[in-house]
Amino acid sequence: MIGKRMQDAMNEQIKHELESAYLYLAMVAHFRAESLDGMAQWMTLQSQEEVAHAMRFFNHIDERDGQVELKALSQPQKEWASPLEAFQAAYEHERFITEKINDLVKLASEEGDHAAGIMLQWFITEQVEEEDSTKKVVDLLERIGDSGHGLIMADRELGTRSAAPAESEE
Ligand code: OFO
Repeated sequence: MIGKRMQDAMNEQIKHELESAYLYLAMVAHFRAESLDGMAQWMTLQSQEEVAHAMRFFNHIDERDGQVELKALSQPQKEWASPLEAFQAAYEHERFITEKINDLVKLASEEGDHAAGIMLQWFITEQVEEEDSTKKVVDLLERIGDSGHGLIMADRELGTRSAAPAESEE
């Protein structure tokens, strides 16, 4: 059975992951409105991954006879001044999520909760990938600067992203 402290912290993490999904969905709407369909597609997959992340915590609590509690989500930002600003916000958000995962790992260690510790290992690796993938787009958009042609090419490239195997299997 899961302990109360870990249960509460994981319920909080479900909220963080769903807020990630919500934020990226807001970016989908923004990019579609700007006719940047490739970036919208990239963010659609990102948003879907976040729901799958939330479900990993949801299932973990449930499987250990805990109580899942869904909390209210905060409203995400609606517009960004440029694609670069949006991806910078996504990168900053991923760094925030990494901190939250690290806090959960610390809690698992304090509580001697080995089941949570093992489950959280997947997220440690995932957060390295999440920070890397958003930072790479930030770097690309910084290089492109104000070039309209470069932006069209970047949009096309980002539209080729496919779902991560772990997520598409779920
Ligand atoms: Fe769930 O990894 Fe991004 O936020």
